[in-house]
Amino acid sequence: MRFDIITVFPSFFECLNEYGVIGKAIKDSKIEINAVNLRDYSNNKHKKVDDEIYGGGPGMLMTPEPIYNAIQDLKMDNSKVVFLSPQGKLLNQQMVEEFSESDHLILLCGHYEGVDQRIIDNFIDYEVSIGDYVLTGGEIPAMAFIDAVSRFIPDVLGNEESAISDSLYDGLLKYSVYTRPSEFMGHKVPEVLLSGNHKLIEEWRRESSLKNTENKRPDLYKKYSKGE
Ligand code: 4HQ
Repeated sequence: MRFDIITVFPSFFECLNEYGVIGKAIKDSKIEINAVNLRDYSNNKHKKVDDEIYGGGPGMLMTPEPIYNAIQDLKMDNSKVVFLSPQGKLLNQQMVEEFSESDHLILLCGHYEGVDQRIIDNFIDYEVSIGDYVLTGGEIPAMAFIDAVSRFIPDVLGNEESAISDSLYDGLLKYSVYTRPSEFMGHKVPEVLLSGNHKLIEEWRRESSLKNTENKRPDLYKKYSKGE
């Protein structure tokens, strides 16, 4: 899978090469990440990529031309163009899995007050939000998106970090987990987990998963119970 990122801060993405699971996925050529500088696509002599908003109001907007140029330059037959924005569809695990089947994703990171609506209406395939809060730019959302999607690409996670046992894989939160010591500050690990009885452990984990979801995320629990 290839990710191209259109941003005014391309160096922001360099850290992905250096850390953990994503760094290794890049080294192993499971994913390829290429951040391009939007300013390189500006025909303006000052490399300007923003302008005032028609109708007035505070702040600046990203102009359509450099973004259009960048998308045209990067786009291939099988590309999907994603704009990270608080107005987008709220990203969830199901969407993440669907995006992980793509060959090529182009991520547009907004800045200032956002981008000209004509770009969103005509040249973007998916508008995606990572949560109902406002950030200063789309770079952190793009990184969160890349991280979550990459976990679902074959061989990116080792088997010790199987995506299948994770929270949200089947719409439920994960069961509670424990490690040594078996007693800590007087608090004991649930007896059954030390029993070696795999059938009972499976049952306990299923219960724990349902309980965690019901207590912490009643919204997910309701959906799950309804079979959605
Ligand atoms: N921003 N989910 C504003 C976000 C955001 C989010 C990105 C800030 C776009 C213009 N993106 N820029 N939440 O807050 O994706």
